[in-house]
Amino acid sequence: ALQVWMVGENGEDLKNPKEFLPVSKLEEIGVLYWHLDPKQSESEEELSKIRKDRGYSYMDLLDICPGKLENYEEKLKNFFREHMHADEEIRYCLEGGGYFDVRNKDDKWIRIWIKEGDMIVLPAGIYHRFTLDTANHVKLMRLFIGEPVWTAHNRPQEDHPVRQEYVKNLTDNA
Ligand code: KMT
Ligand code: NI
Repeated sequence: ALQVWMVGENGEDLKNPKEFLPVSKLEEIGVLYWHLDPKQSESEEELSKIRKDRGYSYMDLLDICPGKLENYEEKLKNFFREHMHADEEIRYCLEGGGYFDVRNKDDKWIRIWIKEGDMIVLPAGIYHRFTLDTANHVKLMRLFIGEPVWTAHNRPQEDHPVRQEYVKNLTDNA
């Protein structure tokens, strides 16, 4: 199962040993999760179904590891800067792993350890960041509804209408 736990501002573990949180902690903040098996052909159908149901027409692949990605250092630095997007962020892990940190309702970081087969959707307006795990490699499928817009809006964005909508939904569902 997906491993989810709290980390500090710099991504450091707060408890030793780690205390894992239930995946319901992600549902509460609008994060969606599926597990597929990229090596099994049945998963292709499951992926097609998710793409069709949610309108994920666009797809590309991103290989993140030192040497393979242009401006690797710069990109990783930006990925780990707290930001939001005006659209969902949809990522399917094909190889390797990494950490997606998302802010919970108390504005604390929840770390999601994504590994092969994990697919997550971060809702539009959620503050998040990303970093590699110790294996230093991840191959991600990026999905998007229509023409992709990857613009990252760094925190603070409290005046952004998409952020305001996200916050409103959080409190309405509380
Ligand atoms: C982004 O917007 O691309 C991120 O948050 C980084 C995760 S996917 C490399
Ligand atoms: Ni992002």
